[in-house]
Amino acid sequence: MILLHPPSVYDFREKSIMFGPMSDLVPSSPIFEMYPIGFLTMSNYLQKRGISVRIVNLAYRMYHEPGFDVEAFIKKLNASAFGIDLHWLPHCQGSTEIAKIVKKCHPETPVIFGGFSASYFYSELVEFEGVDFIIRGDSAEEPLYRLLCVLKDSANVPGQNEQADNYYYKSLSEIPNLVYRRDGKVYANPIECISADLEDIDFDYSIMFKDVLKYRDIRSVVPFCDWFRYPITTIPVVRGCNNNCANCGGSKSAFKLFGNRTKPAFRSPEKLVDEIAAIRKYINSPVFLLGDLNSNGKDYVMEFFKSAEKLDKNIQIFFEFFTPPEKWFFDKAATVFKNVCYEISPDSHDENVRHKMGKTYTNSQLYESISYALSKGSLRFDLYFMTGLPSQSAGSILETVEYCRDLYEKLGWDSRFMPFISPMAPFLDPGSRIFENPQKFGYTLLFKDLKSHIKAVTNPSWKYILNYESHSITADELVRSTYEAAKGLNRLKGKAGSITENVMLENEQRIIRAEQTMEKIDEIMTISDEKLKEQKLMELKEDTYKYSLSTVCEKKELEFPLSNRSFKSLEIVKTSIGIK
Ligand code: B12
Ligand code: SF4
Repeated sequence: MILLHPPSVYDFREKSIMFGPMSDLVPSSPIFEMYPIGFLTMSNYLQKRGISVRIVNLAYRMYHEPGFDVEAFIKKLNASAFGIDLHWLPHCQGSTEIAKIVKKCHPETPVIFGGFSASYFYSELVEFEGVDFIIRGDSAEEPLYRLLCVLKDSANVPGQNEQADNYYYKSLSEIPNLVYRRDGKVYANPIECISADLEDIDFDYSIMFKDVLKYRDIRSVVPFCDWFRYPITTIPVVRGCNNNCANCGGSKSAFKLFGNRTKPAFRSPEKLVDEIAAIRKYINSPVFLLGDLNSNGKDYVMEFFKSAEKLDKNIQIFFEFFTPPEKWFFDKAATVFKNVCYEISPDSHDENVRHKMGKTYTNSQLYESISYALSKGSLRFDLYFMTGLPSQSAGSILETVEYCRDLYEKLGWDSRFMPFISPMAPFLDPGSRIFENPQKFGYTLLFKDLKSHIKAVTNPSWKYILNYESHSITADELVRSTYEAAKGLNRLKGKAGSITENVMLENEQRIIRAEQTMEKIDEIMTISDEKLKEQKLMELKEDTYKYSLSTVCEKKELEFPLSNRSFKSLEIVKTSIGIK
């Protein structure tokens, strides 16, 4: 099986699109070259059961090698099945274009889609050219394995005779979560495979190194562009979520909608610790725990810390919180780890806006947590804010900067405090409470189906890509105030020494240039001659590319503050050639 990760927009190299700051707060570039971490769990699951899997990060290859010929590359691949992720909705155009190419090059080979957005839009997606199967839900490992077993069996190839056909389709009908077609009719099997404890799921990164040696192709498994310089590794704590943030397509209600999941599955603390230890064998890199340990209760957290005592104390570890934890958490973390960073997303400084997002904690709880964590020696505390939120006006966005100034003031301008802001972009997540009920939250959804999103994602700037209109702010105000607030936070970080003066000045310049580029695009959009419009947009290509990278902040600001990271080459080689 070959798993392909597409860029968000397939022909991004030929287009001029001002993606803006939509990817500034994640490690990826705007083409979202990071593949779902589920690629690793699926690979591990299948390999353990005797099916070889190769991960090919097409997005990364296309981004890094301007001459990389996708079609020629795909033509040379040989697999029993191809898997393509449509996990994040921004990949809607890229994934469906790649499916067409795979089908053109390998008409007989099945193409399987999966991921959150594929699950949500399954009934529309299954009608697309090149899409043979979709596996719905968040637990694709077992259904995928069962599907591949059916496909591998040559006696099963449909179209030989009626008996074989019946057997083949009966086998398909028994695979949970699977969507398939028979004689033009779509069948969607119920989503019954919903992993409850994730005991069979492994985040074994060594599979990447084995792939490198097996296929002599290091570039295809790289998780994101700068990974060699900054090889951060992530380990999810949970599948599903206890919370219901209004904008989130991975919230409790969204999981129910696209994946039939009614409660989250937390991984065992021992397993989390074992996986951190396993990563440390190959890479001396920061580890990011995805999901808040606290949301499974104090006993769970204490179990984690108890197991973690066996880890190297110097490990660089990131914890994220959904609500500000109490003091005991920081006390405990400080005894087990020496190098800890924390992050939380209050979304807005305005408690009313935050409340509408589904978060009930107060600013004073937030401040208590931050100041205590810093007093216990944490290396960083990051705060993530967003723009475009329910009932949030342009004025409120700018007030966030004032709130952060006050916080800095109260924290004695501690440089370890780092606030960030970015827009809710490019899309409101499908399945989120706002997406399902926009009017209630004060939005108009500009489009709802997959085809319209595919069209929108290639629009000339992020202002025209957004799938929503907030009744509290116009798109123009949203763009202006987002960049304005980013400038404000940048200056605060410069003043506190959270970033150097040079970085601050460079950031400010980039933001100004980004604003100018957005204005130029707006002017071009008024041209009625389509050919001239296209030509003018293409003239801006260099700028749209340059000012969609590290605008609201410098990407390196997201990184762990220490720099001792390295690959342990000997261990990697030993694993790759099978010596334990
Ligand atoms: C961790 C996380 C991240 C990490 C990414 C880690 C990674 N490499 O996967 C970071 C922080 C980098 C991130 C970034 C983004 N994220 Co995010 N992320 C999450 C989060 C919190 C957990 C996801 C997770 O760990 N899943 C567990 C792993 C094991 O499973 P998995 O990767 O989902 O894969 C399983 C299935 O999805 C499926 N599957 C996936 N791909 C495929 C392919 C095939 C062929 C098959 C068969 C199955 C399949 O099978 C897998 C195994 O069962 C969710 C929220 C949530 N509660 O789930 C949001 C979420 C997935 N992210 C979301 C978004 C929007 C983004 C961004 C676009 C945000 C932005 N504008 O920058 C970026 C895109 C990054 C990129 N591509 O470069 C939305 C997606 C909504 C949507 N439908 O589009 C979510 C739901 C919520 C949110 N808003 O954050 N994210
Ligand atoms: S944004 Fe909210 S609902 Fe979504 S994964 Fe995070 S805590 Fe859960």
